[in-house]
Amino acid sequence: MKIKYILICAITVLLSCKTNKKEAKTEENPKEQVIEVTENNPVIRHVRTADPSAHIWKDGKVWMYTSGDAEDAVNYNTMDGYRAFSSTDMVNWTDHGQILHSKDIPWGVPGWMWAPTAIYKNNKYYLLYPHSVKGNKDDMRCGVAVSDVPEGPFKYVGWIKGVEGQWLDPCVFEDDDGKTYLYWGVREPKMALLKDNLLELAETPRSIAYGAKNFFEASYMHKYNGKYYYSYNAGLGGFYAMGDSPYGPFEYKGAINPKQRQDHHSIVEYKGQHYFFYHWQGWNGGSKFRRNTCIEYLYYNEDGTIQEIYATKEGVQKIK
Ligand code: FUB
Repeated sequence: MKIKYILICAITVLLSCKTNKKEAKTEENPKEQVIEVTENNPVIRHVRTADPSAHIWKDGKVWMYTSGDAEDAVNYNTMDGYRAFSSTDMVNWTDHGQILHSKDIPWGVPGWMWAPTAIYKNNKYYLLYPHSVKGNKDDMRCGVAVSDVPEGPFKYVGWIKGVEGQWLDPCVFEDDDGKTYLYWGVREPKMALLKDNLLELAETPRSIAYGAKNFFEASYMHKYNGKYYYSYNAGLGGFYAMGDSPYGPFEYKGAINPKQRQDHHSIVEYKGQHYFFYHWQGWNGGSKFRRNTCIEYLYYNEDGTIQEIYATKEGVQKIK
C-alpha cells in the first residue's frame, strides 16, 4: 500500500514537471487519483513528417498538412512531397497519403518540397508551398495547388507571381473580413496582401516590424481575441510578437518554445482548447533530418501573451 502511494506521488510530481498543462487541476486526495500516463508524441510515427500546418475545416475535423523527411535523409534536399492527415480527437490520425509530389510541378526540381501552408477559399482547398526551380535550387517559388476536398490530391495551378527567387516558408492567413495575406521569408520577414485568386500579390511586399532581430524562418500568423500574433523560428526555438493589424507593427513578446532548436509551428483552437503543432527530432528514432510531428497544449495568459511551451512525450490527451 505504502509503495503504491509513493509510486502515485512520484508519477504526480513527474507529470507536473513535464506537462504544459499549467491549468491542470490538482485532486484533493492524491491517494485516490487514477493516473493514466500515455505518451502521445510524436502523433505520427509510421512516416517522417515535418512542418505541420494545422487547420479546422468545415467538416469539423482537424486537418494537418505536412512535409516529409526521407528515412535515410542527410539534408532537406530529398523532401519530396506532402501528406494530409485528419483527426477528431487529436490522438488518432488518419493518413490520407501523399497529396502532391515534386514530379507534379512542371518547373520544379526533384525534392525540395519544404514547409507548406493551406487555406479554404473560393469553395476550394489550396496548398501553398515553397519549391525550387529546375536548374537553380536557390531559386524558390511559392507554388499553388488546389483540391475540391481536404484530403486531396492537390493539383498544381501555378505559383504566386512577384515573389520568385525568394526563399519562402509561406504562411497564408485569412482575416475575418475575408482578406488574405501571405507571410514568408528567411532572415528577413516579408508579407503582402494576396489577390483572391491566391496566384498574385495585391501589393508590393513589405518587411515586417516585429520589435526584434532574431527572425530566421517559418513565419506564422494567427488571430486570438482580436489580436494578431506573428510568430516564427529564431533558429533557437519559436518566438512571437503581437499587434493590432495583420500588417503590424508587432510588439515583441519573446519565446513560445525556447528549448527547441528547429521550430516550425502552427496553432489552432479545436473543441475549446488551443493546440501547438510542431516537429521534433528527439523521439521515434528521429534526427535533424528525420523529424516527427508532435502536439502540445497552448495557453494564453489574461493579457493575451502565450505561456511557454516545452516538448513533452506526453503531448496532448485524446478528446473524449
Ligand atoms: O522542412 C524544410 C525546412 O526546414 C522548412 O522550410 C523550414 O521551416 C525548416 O523546418
